[in-house]
Amino acid sequence: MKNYVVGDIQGCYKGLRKLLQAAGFNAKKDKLWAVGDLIARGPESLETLKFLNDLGSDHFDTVLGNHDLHLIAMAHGISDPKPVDKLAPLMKHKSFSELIDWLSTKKLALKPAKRHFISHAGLYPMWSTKKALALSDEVSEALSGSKQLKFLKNMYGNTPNVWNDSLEGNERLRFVVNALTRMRFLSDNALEFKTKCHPNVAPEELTPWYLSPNPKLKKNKIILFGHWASLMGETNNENIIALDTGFVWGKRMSLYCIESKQLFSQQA
Ligand SMILES: [Mn+2]
Repeated sequence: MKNYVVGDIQGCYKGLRKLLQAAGFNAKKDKLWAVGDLIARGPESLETLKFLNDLGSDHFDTVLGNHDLHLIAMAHGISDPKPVDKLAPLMKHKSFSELIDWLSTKKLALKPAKRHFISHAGLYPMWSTKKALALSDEVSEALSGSKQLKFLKNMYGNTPNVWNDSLEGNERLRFVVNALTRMRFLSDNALEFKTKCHPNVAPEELTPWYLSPNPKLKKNKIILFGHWASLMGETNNENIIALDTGFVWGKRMSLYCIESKQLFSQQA
């Protein structure tokens, strides 16, 4: 049994299937983990979610990305579809509410193996992986329980942008969502939301999260994340693995095998 971690799928079902086949993924033995943003910009969001759900919980798990959370909010009428998203066939399908209930049980951070940590955006530099997993559980409790609507209504916003252990309620949950699903650059541990480019061409005062000193991060940990297509897999750190390589933008989809440390990719 092998564990594979796939980058942002973004509704590109055919690309996903080709990639899994090329890597030798065995749906009866292996487990696929996803870094989130399963759906949205690509043409086959419905096919993607049905396939992943059908793998079953022994063979698939995912963290939620910003697009996945946005889909859950839209399903509850809290947010409007974005014109660039191709979600109509999914949202009209008879299984839509069932798929949304399933997605709503997913976490924002996971530990697929002893040394490994997955979230959509990465690890905020004031947190250990253990702390991020605990904070993810706080969000999951709000997202899957009776407070779901209240949580979704208060989820959007860019403040607070710096972590503080004393944060409570909506502000605390909003920060955790933003750090685990939207983070790219920081300025003195403050999240910055506008800049999406490669670090080489970013404003000087901004630091990618993975280059911000994190005294809580143990040296043997391996962080896998997506969300940042313009990195194209480059972090210059073998323990920080960027898996969003922009398949939906005509580039490639990436898949990492935890046991063999092999990286597979599928060209768009
Ligand atoms: Mn994203």
